[in-house]
Amino acid sequence: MAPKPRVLGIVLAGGEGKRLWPLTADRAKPAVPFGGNFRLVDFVLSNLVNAGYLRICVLTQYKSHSLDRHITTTWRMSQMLGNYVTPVPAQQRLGPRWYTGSADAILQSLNLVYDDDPEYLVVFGADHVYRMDPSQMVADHIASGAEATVAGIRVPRHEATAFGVIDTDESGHRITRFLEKPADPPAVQDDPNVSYASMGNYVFTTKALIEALKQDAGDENSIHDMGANIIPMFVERGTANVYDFDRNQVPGSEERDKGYWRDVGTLDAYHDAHMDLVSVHPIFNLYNQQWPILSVPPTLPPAKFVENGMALDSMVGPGTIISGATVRRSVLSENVRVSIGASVEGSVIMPGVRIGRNAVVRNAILDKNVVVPDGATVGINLESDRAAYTVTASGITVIGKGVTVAR
Ligand code: ADQ
Repeated sequence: MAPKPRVLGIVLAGGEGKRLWPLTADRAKPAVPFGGNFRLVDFVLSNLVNAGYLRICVLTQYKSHSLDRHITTTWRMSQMLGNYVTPVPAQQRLGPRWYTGSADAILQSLNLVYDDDPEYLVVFGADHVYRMDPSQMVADHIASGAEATVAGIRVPRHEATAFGVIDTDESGHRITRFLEKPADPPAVQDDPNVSYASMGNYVFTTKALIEALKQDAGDENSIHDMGANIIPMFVERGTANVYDFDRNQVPGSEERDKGYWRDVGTLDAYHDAHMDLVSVHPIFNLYNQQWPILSVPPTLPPAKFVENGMALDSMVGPGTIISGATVRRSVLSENVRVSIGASVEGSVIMPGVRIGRNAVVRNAILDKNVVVPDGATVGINLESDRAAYTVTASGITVIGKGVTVAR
């Protein structure tokens, strides 16, 4: 058997996530809580670790404290085996500047690449909810002889304006055109309503990426972005391939969640992805233990339901008490209280939230420690919600960390 290739994981986690405001008011987007007891970054890290890639640098920047803390506490690896998941803030090794873009983030962190000396770099984004075995993509990269491989997924063409869009040659493997967030995305050959989008996940042959990053650093017109600058450089050279996400097989995946990938870049997408979790036959199955999404649960007692309190089609975190209240189609994190007569529906409730007696919460996202006083409502009168909070295009009311709702 051939020896396992030496691979270093690089997770791009420096994005600001402006469109997730107010959830990113106080934290980086990859640190935004998701699914009751995860943070967004846990999905990519679980995918890498499940594939056996146990040396990972997470490049952080924007409001990185809670992300750094989460990685260093939750993702501590065995030093003895030389494994690590390490957050890497901008260190200004190349001058007094932050990371100017995702390519500059890797350029400024090359010392870690030199130290590790991997043959291949797996460079993945940190903002997506999905299951993927990256080792299958690495095997594809090695077999094809490409210098850069981009993971591709078919998306509705009208959504493709938010992504890098891929055009291939007839073989369907070699990338002939890569358009970063095009206004008029090209469609795939067999369907005018579908485009082939980049998932923002790449595999590179190390030497080739280092050369490309250095060449890009000297280009005054570059914004030093992986999608806008580096991938097109490999496409021009004719050494960029696409890896079709549809071909990825994850142990324990079922037909319905096979190929599930969500860019939770907007509040509506974030809310929708939670509703995917609580449907009776979940479209994304968090309970697949053959490819677990990893996290360290808090040391709290199990959730408790008293005084006819109930939660239906919902997920409820530890330490949460539902007392004489009804919760439907919702995800409740740890340490939440829902009091007598209250009703919660279609909502995402983060740790420490307090929902008072007879309060009503509908189609809402309540960030950590929000207080909904007795009798108050959220998501009922969208006009008044809009005046005080964020209300999304599809009518989801979002309330930022620690806010006490007016009665
Ligand atoms: P976007 O997500 O819009 O598109 P970007 O904002 O660069 O691109 O984010 C990509 C990843 O890099 C995210 O995980 C983000 O946190 C991180 N990142 C952004 N700026 C960074 C910085 N300065 N330092 C470190 N990390 C940083 C990208 C691709 C598209 C692709 C979509 C898929 O450019 O081609 O289609 O991802 O969602």
